[in-house]
Amino acid sequence: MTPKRPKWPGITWRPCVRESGPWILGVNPWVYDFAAYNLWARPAGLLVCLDMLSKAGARTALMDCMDRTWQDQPWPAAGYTGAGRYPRTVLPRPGVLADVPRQYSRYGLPGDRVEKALARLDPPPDLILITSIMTYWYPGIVAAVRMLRRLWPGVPVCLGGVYATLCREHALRLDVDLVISGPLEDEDNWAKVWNLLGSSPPELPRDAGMSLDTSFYTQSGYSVIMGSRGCPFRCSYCSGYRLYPGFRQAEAGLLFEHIRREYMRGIRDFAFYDDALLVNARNLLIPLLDKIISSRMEIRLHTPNALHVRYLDLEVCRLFYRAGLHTIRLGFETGAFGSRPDRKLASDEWSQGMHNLLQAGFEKEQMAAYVLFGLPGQDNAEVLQSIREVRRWGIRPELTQYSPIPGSEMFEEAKNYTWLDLDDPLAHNNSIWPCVPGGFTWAKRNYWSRIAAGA
Ligand code: B12
Repeated sequence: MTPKRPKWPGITWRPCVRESGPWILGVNPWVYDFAAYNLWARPAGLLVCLDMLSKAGARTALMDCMDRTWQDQPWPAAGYTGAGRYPRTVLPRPGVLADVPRQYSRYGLPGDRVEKALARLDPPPDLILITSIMTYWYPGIVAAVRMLRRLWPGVPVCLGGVYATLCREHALRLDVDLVISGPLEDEDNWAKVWNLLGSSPPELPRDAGMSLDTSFYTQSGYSVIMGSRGCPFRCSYCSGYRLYPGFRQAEAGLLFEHIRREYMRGIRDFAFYDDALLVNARNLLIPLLDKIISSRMEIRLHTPNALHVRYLDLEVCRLFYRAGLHTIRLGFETGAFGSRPDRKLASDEWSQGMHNLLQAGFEKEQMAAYVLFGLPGQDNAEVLQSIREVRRWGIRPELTQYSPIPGSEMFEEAKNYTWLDLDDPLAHNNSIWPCVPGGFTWAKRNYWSRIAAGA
């Protein structure tokens, strides 16, 4: 029987090329955390999956618990670039986090409204895909699965994403039918998902893994761009290579088409999600920026995931300037240049990159440099030195608290510097300062904020 086109207000339906494919609901669950700020967030992994599945013949829909979704849904006003706060509900802290002196909250849409909207689905989906982003956000998945089981006890639920990949053993304990670790476009994973639907796997679409379906966001002020997957670096604090071994870049022309489509529906702000956007710039970034410049589209580009400063030569900086780079976040990480955990930035490269950005015309106010804070055994003097070096250029240092991530080289070392049991993903939360002696306190936080502000 051909499924009817489901009618329910607020959830976007993406028309599919075929009329008879299975119909699949994607769910981006709530965030449970001590802090959450929307830096152009989108569940990119899930959007990539839905893109592949719909190109392979499925009908797809999305419930994003972190998106405003309904016109009449109260939501904190976003800034002019689309970044902003989320609504939140304060919750009791879970056991292992009971002593953390911060409020713990659920961020995103009200649970009852989400449940009521989903309950109107007719017919129910054939399959539900839940994504996971930060490992320590898993309570949001537990809450979403409980709701979905209440609604449709018989519909198979498949979990994938960062948490499902890095904490597989933990994820297997949740009440889901299938846990997928790694990219959906891996042939084994692709087959497992279609088998759960009772079908044999169709061929993967040509751009599988590189294209994301952002058309679900009908009233969005911003969009995301993913020019590459993976990262050629092996930083000891990062789990990137576990999530995506290898490095693959999109075709500049296809990426430009994505931006142009979004532009045509009124979107002006675009955030890059790449880990290594500037690597092989001749292959992707330079042709992409050239195309944006020639098109005369007036857009703002944002790099919340940080740029590798050593690749910021004058040509790239000038093209970025003309194409509309607006929010510049730089990976400074640590001023102890000789013993850096990433070994990817030397002191003269940092100075050269800064010179090039300024010479290209960027304002210092547009920039901030991420300084790693709370690394296992990190000396305060090193953080102070980093802050001083960044401030010497008149730009803002932004302290990024370390999160111990399973699968990273530094994870084992982190275990020796924390009072927490890192087998529980809740303990990976960067907001609790898991490897700082004594953990997070407001006094320490205020001290470091003052230092970072130059007091
Ligand atoms: C973009 C990004 C961000 C963005 C926002 C992301 C968001 N949506 O909220 C910004 C810049 C804001 C950010 C911030 C931070 N981030 Co970040 N971020 C990333 C990054 C680079 C890309 C994520 C992504 O979208 N990838 C692209 C998609 C396509 O890949 P994917 O999600 O893995 O999806 C594939 C598969 O997993 C699978 N899949 C996904 N979902 C599903 C679902 C189903 C059902 C199936 C079958 C398959 C499946 O198929 C997909 C397609 O192949 C990752 C690193 C990485 N390379 O993944 C880090 C990463 C997720 N971040 C990380 C960290 C540490 C942070 C920060 C804590 C940094 C800091 N110290 O401040 C902050 C925390 C922010 C917060 N508290 O809100 C860590 C994870 C930490 C953890 N414990 O989980 C990562 C892994 C990087 C690392 N260092 O190892 N981040």
